[in-house]
Amino acid sequence: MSSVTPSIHYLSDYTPPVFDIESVYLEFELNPSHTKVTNTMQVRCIQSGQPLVLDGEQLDLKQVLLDGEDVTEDCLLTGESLSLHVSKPQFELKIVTQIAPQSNTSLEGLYRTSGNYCTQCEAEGFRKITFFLDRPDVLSFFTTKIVADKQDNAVLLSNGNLIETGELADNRHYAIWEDPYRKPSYLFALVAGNLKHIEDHYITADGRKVALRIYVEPQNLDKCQHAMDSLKRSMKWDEERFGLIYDLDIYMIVAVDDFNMGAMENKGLNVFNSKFVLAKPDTATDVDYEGIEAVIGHEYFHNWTGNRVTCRDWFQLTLKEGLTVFRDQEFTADMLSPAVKRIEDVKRLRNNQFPEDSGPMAHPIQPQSYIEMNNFYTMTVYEKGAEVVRLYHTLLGETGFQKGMKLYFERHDGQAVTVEDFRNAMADANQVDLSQMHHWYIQSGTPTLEVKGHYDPFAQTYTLHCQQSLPDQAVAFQPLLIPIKVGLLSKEGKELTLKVAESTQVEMNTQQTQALLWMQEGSQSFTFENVPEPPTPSLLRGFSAPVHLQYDYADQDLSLLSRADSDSFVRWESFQTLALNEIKRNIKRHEKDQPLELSTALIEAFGSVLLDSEADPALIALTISMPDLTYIGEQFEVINVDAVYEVQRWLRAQLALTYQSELQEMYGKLAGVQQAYRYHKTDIAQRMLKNVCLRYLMLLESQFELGQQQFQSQQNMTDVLAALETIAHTDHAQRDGCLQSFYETWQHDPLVLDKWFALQSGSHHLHALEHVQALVEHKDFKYENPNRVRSVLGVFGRVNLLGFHRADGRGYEFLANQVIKLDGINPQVAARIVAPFTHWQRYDQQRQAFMKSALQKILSVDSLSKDVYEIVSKSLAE
Ligand code: B3K
Ligand code: ZN
Repeated sequence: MSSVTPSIHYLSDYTPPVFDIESVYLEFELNPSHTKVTNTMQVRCIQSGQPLVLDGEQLDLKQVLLDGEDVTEDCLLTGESLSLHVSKPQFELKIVTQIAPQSNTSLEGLYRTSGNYCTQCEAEGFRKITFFLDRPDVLSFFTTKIVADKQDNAVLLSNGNLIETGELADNRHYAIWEDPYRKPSYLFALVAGNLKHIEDHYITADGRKVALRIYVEPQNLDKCQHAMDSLKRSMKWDEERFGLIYDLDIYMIVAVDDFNMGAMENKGLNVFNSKFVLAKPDTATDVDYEGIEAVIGHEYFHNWTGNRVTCRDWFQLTLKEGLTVFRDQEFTADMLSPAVKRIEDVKRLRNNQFPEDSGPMAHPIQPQSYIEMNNFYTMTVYEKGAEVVRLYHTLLGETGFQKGMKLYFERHDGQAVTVEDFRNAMADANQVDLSQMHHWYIQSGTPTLEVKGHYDPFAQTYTLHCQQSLPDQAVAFQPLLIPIKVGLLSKEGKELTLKVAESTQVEMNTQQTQALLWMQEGSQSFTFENVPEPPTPSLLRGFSAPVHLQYDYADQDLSLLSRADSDSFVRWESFQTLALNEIKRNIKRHEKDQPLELSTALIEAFGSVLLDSEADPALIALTISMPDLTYIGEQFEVINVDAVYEVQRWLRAQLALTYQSELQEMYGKLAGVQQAYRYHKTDIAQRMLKNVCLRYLMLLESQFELGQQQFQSQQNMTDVLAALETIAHTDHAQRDGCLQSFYETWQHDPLVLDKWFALQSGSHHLHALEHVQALVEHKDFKYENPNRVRSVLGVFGRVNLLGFHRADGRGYEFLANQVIKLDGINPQVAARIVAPFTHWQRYDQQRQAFMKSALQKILSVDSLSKDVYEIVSKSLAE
């Protein structure tokens, strides 16, 4: 790191802007190495006496004109800003700068991708395009003129409506776009190049026709239909469920190969990572299809939750992201299966957000400070943020929640607001005090909810004693408002009718079998009356709050719940806990060199789930899959890498052996029903269960041919990839041949090739590290392409427990060198790749030492980016 330590931004330092940019006219004369940007702003002074300070980075300043007068010499430039003293109440400021899109490998600001131009401005990338008040609470009317060479840039796009096009000398042409809505600079977008598009339209609920276009590189035109269908479904769903209608005459999506994240909700012109647009049955898996529908929905939903109502400052990011993730989760649930979606989201949260919340980068959903804002687009802000929005929904119900949303838009349309504004709208619309919800926003860490049940046979009452706590906090713990959804089961698994004392704050479902408890104190008890027998409590139904639930269930309680509870989340969760307990017991045996054991309780529970002919195949698939390695690891203070891996694998292999014929039969039955690929929940569920059966069977040497056959039959990418993945985990003689044939078939398609790279990086093969070292030397590996980097380096660090955490420390050494190399090219991506190192405290002494020295090596690099510096220095400071 260079001698200057980067500065820290604090929420508590927020001050409103002292100037307003009412409108801006941007003119771009595009050229790969010297693009000229002429930025003409109509500025109004809000509070006099202070200089105008515009943000700007890596800009070559040419000229500044104040109401037509050259003031270039009067400007003070720092490398991060341009300041000027202006004493007029209102003025025009014209700034001419030059930038070089082709050498911009950070993919922030204006850059080149596959010979086209594109932009990414959120959070603070607009300042790499021109000098501006680059903050979300400055809302301006944008008009954009794009001038470019015609041959290379047939398409010229920006936000809003196209108002003029024309021809120019030297084979150039231009287009002018005007956005009728005021917006902050982070929502600005420009795209130019030789793209092709598919077109459709949507008739809004208020009868307007909206043109819908998806722009892609010409060879991808046949892979856009699913994205278009998803967009139309999103528009309809937002009208029906939230009453929100699209507000421009055109909605454009552009897919690019080089993109730092999934997609960007720029007003009227979304830019997408091609991974979340392009799909055909033979190139994309069910997971890809679902991801496309979800991300298309997410960006579309931002038009109201993010664009029409935006954030006051970046500390409010969860205002738009938590809310929009909640909305996209509900969308997917409504399109596919609510039960499956909920379980998938909980798994995602536990596997990715819980570790973040217990590591050195832990932060509340409303961070209180940051060095580099891009580091705070996290699982916590997004996914835990969505869980917190879900709490409002659980507490208020769908009707109450929608009332709150309505009031939120009535009050704040066209404004840049805070998380408090959202909470106040929810509270005021429902006339309920929600002030305690604030505590979810300012405290980090996953809360623990400890529950104990007590049955009184004389009084026939059953009491739940609940206690909440948080890991160490900088400030004194402030109790959270936790909604706990519960039911009580009889010995036979019947739901008991619930009755509580008058004064208790609970809401019952109509059948009186489920109660929603409002837990508001640090410790609180809830008593149920007229309970005829000691019940088994079904707790936290639907995962009604993002907490660690601790309840001392006996294995037979878990078996009962997993078989008989009415809540699909609790059924899944109970089986997972049963399996987790078994894994924990065996990890202890492994550590003592004792033989591993598989209990009859787990064997029987597995069988009864697998063979339940009434159940949704997707829920069977999710249930019988063992807890993921990362989640198992999370249960321990010190993660015993080898034991975690070996025990999980051993248990799965034992279950495969025990149920071999049933798994084979199920596999055969499901393989028989499959016809042409359909993106439909029934088919997805069948493929899911079929491939879970395959994964179990492939743990048995004798079954290798099954995987090979499925791979060779080339039905659709879901099945091909599932098969190839199981093959890649083995050391079978056919392994390399299968991988090679996949490569030869798909080397022309970057998104499919990413899968080929990822399979090898995540493989449990003994030589995974050597394979990954070879992959970064492969002719198709490119440090400049984030998808490729994530497929190899991201997957290796995050997923490859054995390879990354090799006992000799060579996995760490390799990844640290890669991070250093990448940091010089793309800091945002490098900061993501370094993340697995931050959990170094969780491993044994020797691994800790290796990981720490890898981090120190990274930190010692000259001119390290702010992005990587923040993550590495914070994790070493622990
Ligand atoms: N808002 C963008 C994310 C921007 C990330 C900036 N580093 C995508 C989304 O959440 O919809
Ligand atoms: Zn978003």
